[in-house]
Amino acid sequence: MLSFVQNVMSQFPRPTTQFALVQFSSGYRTHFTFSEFSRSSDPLGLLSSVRQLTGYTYTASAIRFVTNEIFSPLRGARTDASKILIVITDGEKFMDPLDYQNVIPQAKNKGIIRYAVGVGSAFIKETSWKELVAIASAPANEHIFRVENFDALRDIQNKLKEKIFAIEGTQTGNSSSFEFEMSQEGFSAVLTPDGPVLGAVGSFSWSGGAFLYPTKMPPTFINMSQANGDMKDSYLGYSTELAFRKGVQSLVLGAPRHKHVGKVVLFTPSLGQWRLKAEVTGTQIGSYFGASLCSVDVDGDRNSDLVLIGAPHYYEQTRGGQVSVCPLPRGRAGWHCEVAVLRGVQGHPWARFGAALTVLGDVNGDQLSDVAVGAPGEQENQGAVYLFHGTSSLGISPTHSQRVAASQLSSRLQHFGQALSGGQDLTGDGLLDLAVGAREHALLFRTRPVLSVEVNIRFLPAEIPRSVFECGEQAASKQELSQATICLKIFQRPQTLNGDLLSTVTFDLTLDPGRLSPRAIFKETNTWNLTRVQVLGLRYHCEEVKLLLPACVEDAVTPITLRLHFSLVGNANPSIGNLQPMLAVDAQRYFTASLPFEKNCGADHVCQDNLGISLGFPDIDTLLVGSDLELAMQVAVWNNGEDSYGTSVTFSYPAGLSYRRVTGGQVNHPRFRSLRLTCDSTPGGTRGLRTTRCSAGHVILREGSRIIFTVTFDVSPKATLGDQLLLVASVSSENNTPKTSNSTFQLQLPVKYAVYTVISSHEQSTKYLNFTASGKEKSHEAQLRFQVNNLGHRDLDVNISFWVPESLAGEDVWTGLQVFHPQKPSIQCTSEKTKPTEVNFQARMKKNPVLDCTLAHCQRFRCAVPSFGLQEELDFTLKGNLSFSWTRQTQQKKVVVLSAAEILFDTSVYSQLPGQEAFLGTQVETVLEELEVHDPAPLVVGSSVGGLLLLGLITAALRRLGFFKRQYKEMMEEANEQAAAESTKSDPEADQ
Ligand SMILES: [Ca+2]
Ligand SMILES: [Ca+2]
Ligand SMILES: [Ca+2]
Ligand SMILES: [Ca+2]
Repeated sequence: MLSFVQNVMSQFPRPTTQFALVQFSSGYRTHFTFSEFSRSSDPLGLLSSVRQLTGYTYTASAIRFVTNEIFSPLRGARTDASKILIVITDGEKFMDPLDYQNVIPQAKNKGIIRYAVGVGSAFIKETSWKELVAIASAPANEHIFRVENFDALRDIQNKLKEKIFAIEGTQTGNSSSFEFEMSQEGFSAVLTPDGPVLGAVGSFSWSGGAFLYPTKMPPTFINMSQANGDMKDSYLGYSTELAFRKGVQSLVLGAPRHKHVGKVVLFTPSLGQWRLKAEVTGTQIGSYFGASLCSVDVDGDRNSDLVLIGAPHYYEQTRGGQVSVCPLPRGRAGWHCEVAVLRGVQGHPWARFGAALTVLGDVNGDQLSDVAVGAPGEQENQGAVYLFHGTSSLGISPTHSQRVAASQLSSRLQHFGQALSGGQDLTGDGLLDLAVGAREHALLFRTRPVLSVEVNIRFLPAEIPRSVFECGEQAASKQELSQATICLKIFQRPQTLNGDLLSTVTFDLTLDPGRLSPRAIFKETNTWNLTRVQVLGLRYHCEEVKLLLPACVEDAVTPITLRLHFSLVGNANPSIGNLQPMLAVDAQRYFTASLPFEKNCGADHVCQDNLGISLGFPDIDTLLVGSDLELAMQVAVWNNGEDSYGTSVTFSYPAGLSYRRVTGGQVNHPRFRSLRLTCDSTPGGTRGLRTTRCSAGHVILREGSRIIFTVTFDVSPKATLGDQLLLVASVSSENNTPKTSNSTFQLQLPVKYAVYTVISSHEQSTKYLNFTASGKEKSHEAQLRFQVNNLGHRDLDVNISFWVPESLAGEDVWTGLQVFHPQKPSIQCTSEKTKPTEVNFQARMKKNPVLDCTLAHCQRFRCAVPSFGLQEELDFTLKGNLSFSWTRQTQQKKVVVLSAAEILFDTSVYSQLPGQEAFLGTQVETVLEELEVHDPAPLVVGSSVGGLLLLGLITAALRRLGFFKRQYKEMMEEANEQAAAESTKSDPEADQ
């Protein structure tokens, strides 16, 4: 037990830590007081007289005794020192007349931090644990220790030591003995409501700290305890700053060398002590994060919003130094600086941007505080100062608004921006100033008064009368439209000056800006532009301009726009040292006002139009798809009611059609005969319908107006539209008058589809047969072949018919006929017989020996092709026997049998392309000829004589041309040479 006390005492150096020791049982014995401890030359020797007391355990009474008697200045207790009571007990309170609730509040009031150490098995019970909790400060687990026996006390002495260090912030006796000897107090300074705070960076071996000097009180040393990590060489107090939130001040101290990356800590007062509330560390080694600090109340509500933390040695390749924008930590949340970083311009790696920081106050007139940052190393240590504006989100804009380089001011300046002081009016002119430190120089910068402007534009009359803009047959020129009054008020923001501030104001007025041809002009200039310049003070001022309408306007719907571009140049003001006021950077410079046209809508000012529409197809009565590639529709729209605004027509039509163009817009207006209409199509409407909307733009459809125009659609040759085309058109307007039956029109048009098919007879059809009159051969096999092509754009449902003569006056012509169609099994053919229409075939055939179905009984084949595919080719072959004997009835040696083929289709659905009817039918002629049988010999002889005679004639001709003379000689020579060559060639073979 005693060795525990001895160890604890030796852990803490004198004189910063003082001890007193009291032993208790039923009574108490003071072994030594704080005065005796501090006076003693051998403090540990004071323990030698301690003997253990016996009796009851009056723990509560003992605590009251120590609280009142020992922690007393009379006994050497220092009022400003932290007070720590360590109660070591081996049993529960017993027979004590006092309770803990009688004594602990007193100890609490005196700020005594209490540790309870329970020794022995007694403290395993819950009741005895509660007793330790009653003694110890909260939280209990931080202030209570339990050990098995006195020997085990040594296990807790290190823990206890750390906790006490955390309170005391002192160093152990083993480390360096430097305390305040090298503290460099005053390295930084800030004035607090309680008194000045001076940074003492060198205290405790450069751990650092700061002294607060309250009035009429001894100074307080504020630093970080060793429990927060090794602070050695941190330079805490290198910078000091004060922040306020809800009336509570916080002290912000920078420690730029903490663990080489730097740290900033924030202390708040609590129970008469400065306690660590938050801390934030730097990110780059050697950056000197925390070398400069600046707390900013951006919105001026007396609560600091953020702290700027400079890291002037932060290294980037192109710029050196940066400033972190760190919103003050709220509640228990940690302190973070990820919001924004301020940087200087590129090209200055040794700029030391952030070496100095200051609040400027609001210099740009937006009521938000602005800041300045020094970069004394820029341009080889000439230096520069940057201005950054506060933002409405209580931050700082990361883009600087101004950079003042020393080189702009004087070539002699060095380290310009090493020190900054802003936020005050040093010249007494009501305007904030900024003091900038440079080597051997201090410079004072003044801010200019910032002006704002409010603008109001009125028209009289407030709308353009109809009598002015409605053009009759003879339009009057240059009618007076209205008078515009432009009023403005210039004021200082914020208002800090009493006198007037003059500035030269330029008004640039434009009518209908952005319009190709503005509708109105200024009377003064005869154009749509007008510029006036005035010297104005801080007061209300109005300008008046007259507007004219030079010609008839087509667009009397969109109001006429008047735009003001406002610019201001401040005049030098002698009362503020010739400073020129300026317009706020964010001030509005463009203002617009609208002058509407009067509407012609009766006394109720509600425009009720009464629109009607009708449609017609002037050119056609049936649409032939595949032939008609365009469909023109005439549209008539009229208005029988009050003025109609934004009138438009919407067409809906099937997808096989597509909008092509609109033409010929005509209106019965005295001034505008022709009308430009624009149409927009909506692709893929509902239920396969398409819509197109056409409008006349800004033209007002007056009462009694009538517009006629033509809308043309493309018709796809592949379109399938059924048998009727339905077109629906409706007219509407922005008046939103309820629709009437006249405002919608439906039009139907019959639809047919173009057929483009060709039937032709094939080469392989039997064209010619002969026979002998002897009649050995009664008939011969023969065939008729046809080819059918679908060259159109769609599948067809057609019939192919063939007519073939079958008999003449009871004698067979064609027999055993069959139809073959190899490609399509789906084709069904039927046959029927037809009768001749003319009885006297002999007379007819004498004139013209052709047997067709008007003379013969015929067989008609009808083949149904339900789906004749596009670009398909079908072959039909009719095979049978053609008899000869019937020809005798005709008394002709040579007769023609005529067969026919034809394509037939439903003409209510299909229509042949005009002029192509010939392709729908064809005929095949089969010639039958009776041959005379002759003796073949005379023919052969006749042929031979004829042949010899011909040869003789040719020979005679060639001789006359000298052919034989020349050619024969050459031929003979060639023949000889060849014969000689062959004989030499054959010699070697002979040798073998
Ligand atoms: Ca604020
Ligand atoms: Ca501002
Ligand atoms: Ca000033
Ligand atoms: Ca009306």
